[in-house]
Amino acid sequence: MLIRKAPDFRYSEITPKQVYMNRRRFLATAAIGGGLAAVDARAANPYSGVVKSPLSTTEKPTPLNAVASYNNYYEFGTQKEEPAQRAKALKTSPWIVSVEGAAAKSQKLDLDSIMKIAPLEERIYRHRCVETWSIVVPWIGFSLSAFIKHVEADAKFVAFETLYDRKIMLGPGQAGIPLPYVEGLRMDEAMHPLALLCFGMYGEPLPNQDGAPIRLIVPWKYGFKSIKSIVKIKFVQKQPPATWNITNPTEYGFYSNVNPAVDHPRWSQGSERRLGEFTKRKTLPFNGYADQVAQPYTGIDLRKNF
Ligand SMILES: Nc1nc2c(c(=O)[nH]1)N[C@H]1C(S)=C(S)[C@@H](COP(=O)(O)O)O[C@H]1N2
Ligand SMILES: [Mo]
Repeated sequence: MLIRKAPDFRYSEITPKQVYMNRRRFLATAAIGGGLAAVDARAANPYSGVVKSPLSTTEKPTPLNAVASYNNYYEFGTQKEEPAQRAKALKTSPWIVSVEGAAAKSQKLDLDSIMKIAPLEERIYRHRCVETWSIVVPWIGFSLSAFIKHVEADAKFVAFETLYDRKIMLGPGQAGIPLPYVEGLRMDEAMHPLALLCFGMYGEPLPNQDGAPIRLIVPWKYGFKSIKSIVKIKFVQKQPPATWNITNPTEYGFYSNVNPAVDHPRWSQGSERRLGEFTKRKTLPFNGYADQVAQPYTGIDLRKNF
């Protein structure tokens, strides 16, 4: 039968939208012809028509083409326009994530089975890069906490690692950071309902340059914590290395909560520019999520622990 589930169904990455839509229609027709009239065309795209999360901001999403053409993904170039071109070389199917360390169900999981762990939701989040640009994106995924519960992890921290394929990616010298790209969260941060394990955006799979096929979105932290194209998730007892923190610890802390009161040594963090807009906005503590996330950090000096 022609109908396939994600992640195999990824024509959107290799063909123009028009062709993609036509193929979807073709598949729907084929299903009816094959006696499966009950199969809705939507079944071909698990990323669209998903539940809208109450955790969404009501702000207007940034246009998709801005979000997908101005990226930080250093493995594919240090200029913002480069990842959209170079990440085309990334093969996102099949995709295996290795779950390691202190989890009862440590194992290799394919993307399909990870995506079935919990119902997909659309979560519209603000996202703030440490370089002072911001975006609002309808991400698609579910809380990282659902994944952590599913694998029955019991640890103090969780460590993440991005794919590293030297054939299609820069070397560390060219990228200016050690590779593979790594990140980490304290377990209570990782368990926070806002922390999102993300597979898509704008009703479609993630574009490669935005971290396909599976990434993290931690909306109250600077963007670099939101690691892309994850191949390893390891549960550990000690604070794991985080790429920008080990590259330049005086400029980038492990926590990296968005904090307009603590300037970057080379620039202010007090304001930001939303992609597609000209006037600057004030940056809010915890990127505007303070009411939801301040609690895990009570008793911690966030100026010292930045
Ligand atoms: N593997 C990997 N993940 C990464 C990065 C990177 O260079 N490599 N850049 C980070 C930074 S600095 C930001 S701001 C966000 C950007 O996400 P976006 O391109 O989807 O907006 O991805 C983060 N995740
Ligand atoms: Mo960033």
